[in-house]
Amino acid sequence: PDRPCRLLAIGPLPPGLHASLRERYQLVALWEQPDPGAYLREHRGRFDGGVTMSRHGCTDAMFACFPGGVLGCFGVGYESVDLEAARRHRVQVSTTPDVLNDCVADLAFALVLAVARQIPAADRHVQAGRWPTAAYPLATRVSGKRLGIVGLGRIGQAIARRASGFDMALRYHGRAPKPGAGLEFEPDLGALARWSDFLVLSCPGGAATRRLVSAGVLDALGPEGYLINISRGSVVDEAALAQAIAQGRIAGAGLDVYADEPKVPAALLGRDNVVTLPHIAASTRETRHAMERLVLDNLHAYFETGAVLTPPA
Ligand code: 8YV
Repeated sequence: PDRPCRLLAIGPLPPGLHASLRERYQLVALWEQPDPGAYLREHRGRFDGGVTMSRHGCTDAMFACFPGGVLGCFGVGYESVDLEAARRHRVQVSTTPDVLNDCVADLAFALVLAVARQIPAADRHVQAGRWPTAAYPLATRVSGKRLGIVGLGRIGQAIARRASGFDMALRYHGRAPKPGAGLEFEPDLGALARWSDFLVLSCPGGAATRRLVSAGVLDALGPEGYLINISRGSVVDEAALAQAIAQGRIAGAGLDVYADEPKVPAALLGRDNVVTLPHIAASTRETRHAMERLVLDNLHAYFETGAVLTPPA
């Protein structure tokens, strides 16, 4: 193009990505506008594309600013991006799949170990100087146990590979069986929860999975079962989870995501059997850098060839 493309940044971006985008494009920060709603109304059709993150999403009014253009989404989860509006405005959407699979699966497994072996609590025991006077209580074995995966996508499969290194028995639940997965499909989530020692959530967020993990599913997991969530907080009925934890109806939980981040229900805090992380599964320097690169590559590919590289799965 003879002029730099104009991009609308929907919300604050990682600083490295923001800087790289500004080198190549005319970038306008929507959130810095005094009245973002008015800005959107006044700038319909004035942009070539947009950039967002999973947590900011993209609405119809935003897509209307770059019809026939492109949206680069930093993140693999796109439940906050209105794909129906994207289609109406003929906007191609890209996300950042695959580059984060390993780090997210690593963190899922870190949560399995952290919560079952009580690593944060045992560390607090030593740090507080309690070891000389009190032995740390016994924890729960991980190797050889049963791990149920909800959502055997690319991240779920990376979790399965890690679990097989721990000699775990594996089953999975999802909308449909994955032919060739080599794992047993369980069509009933309650049955999977009943079978599982660890129930790991790695499915997408959005309407189709909202509060899939209900009080009933938690009771099926039962007092010996652990819930691990690295997908989206919306997949769990969080009030039911808080209650199940408070009443000891499940053994514990390892959580990286919550229904209303950064809020964490008080009932999930201050317990040795609940490990709460601040949505960091993809947050390694290496993975964040690869995600930034993929956002840039998608925008570049779109402006050069008319097609993004990694549209939503
Ligand atoms: C990001 C994520 O940190 O990829 C996703 O869907 O949840 C994380 O990798 C986050 O989305 C950035 O907004």
